[in-house]
Amino acid sequence: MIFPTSASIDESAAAVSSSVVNAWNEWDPLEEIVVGRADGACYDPAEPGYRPILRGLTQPGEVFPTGPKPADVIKRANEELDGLTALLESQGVVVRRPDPIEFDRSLSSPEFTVDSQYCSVCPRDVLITVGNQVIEATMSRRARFFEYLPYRSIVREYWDRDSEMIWTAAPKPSMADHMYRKEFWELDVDERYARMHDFEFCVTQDEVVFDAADITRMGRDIFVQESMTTNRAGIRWLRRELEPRGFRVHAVHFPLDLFPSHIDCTFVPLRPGLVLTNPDRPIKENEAEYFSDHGWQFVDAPEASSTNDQMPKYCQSSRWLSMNVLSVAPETVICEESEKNLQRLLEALGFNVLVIPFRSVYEFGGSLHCATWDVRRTGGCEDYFDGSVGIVDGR
Ligand code: DAV
Repeated sequence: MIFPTSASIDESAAAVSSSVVNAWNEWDPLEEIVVGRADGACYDPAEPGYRPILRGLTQPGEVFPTGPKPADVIKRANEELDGLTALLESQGVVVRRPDPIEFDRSLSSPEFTVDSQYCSVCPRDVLITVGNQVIEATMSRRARFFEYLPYRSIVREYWDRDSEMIWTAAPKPSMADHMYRKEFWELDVDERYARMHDFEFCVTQDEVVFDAADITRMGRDIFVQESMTTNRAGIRWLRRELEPRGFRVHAVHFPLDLFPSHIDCTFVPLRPGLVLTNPDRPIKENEAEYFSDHGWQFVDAPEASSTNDQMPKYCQSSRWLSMNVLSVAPETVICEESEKNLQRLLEALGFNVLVIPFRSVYEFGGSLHCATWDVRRTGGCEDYFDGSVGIVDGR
């Protein structure tokens, strides 16, 4: 198959091309992006949708810290986020940064209280650009309920500057106790393994729940992972929002990932026809066929530079942050400095690989893709799946 293909989608709303907000996939030439910042960040508090763990060697009785992160930890992360900003600017990309807010404030809603909030390092979790539309996710954790606020002035500015831009905030869930399945945290690994095909995690199906980072874009096709942070109701909401605009929205599943959260360390499209896949987390078979039937190839990420235990002590992500790369263009990818195996693979695949240190950012929730939200990429909506009717659900 030759990529890209242009099926007859010109009459659909998806063909609208916008001057400021315009991004249809993960790889087109990047023009404008938001890079997170670490100011005011707090440790992620334990709550019904989240149980932070300590990595590596721990002292007896040591517990996960709470409240603000130390100034030197924030400073090191900010230096790397500034480094990413400088690298992107050197590539001609316009970079925007969120407004600082006070995360060290407790929240109290009619349904819940939480001692602190989190941070604005990972805009990817909160916002997504789908064509000319910006969608603010519902979020799935109490400490992240208001995480759209640091980005609101930027979104509002885009809305003022771009009369084609559509600004959509998904319905906020209650985040009440009944939205979560407490028993999820009691299951041991063997039980989770036995139930992997149920795809039932720590959020129930009672409310619409999704984090934006469970979504990946490939032109007219939008793939959403069912996870600890996105439920089936969340995917249904996205489908009903986007399908009238000409998109196909697919639920995707990675049964061997027993703690799935965010698709961008699992299934990372690099250019038309090529997805970087996680060897520990293959996509469900019938979903894989949708790609192979349309000429796409999967290439497994090589072993990461560290084990899970060697990740920073307070980092909640796996070693597969190695594959959380950011595409600047279909042939240019930014990769973390220490991930030599992946750099070699990407070069062998014909990519120009830019490298940057980013490990101090890891404990703030992610790597290069997580810490960004792309707002504008050159290009329009293409159909990379030949006008298909979509994945045939084998469940
Ligand atoms: O593999 O731990 C991390 C995603 C972070 N936003 C993982 C997924």
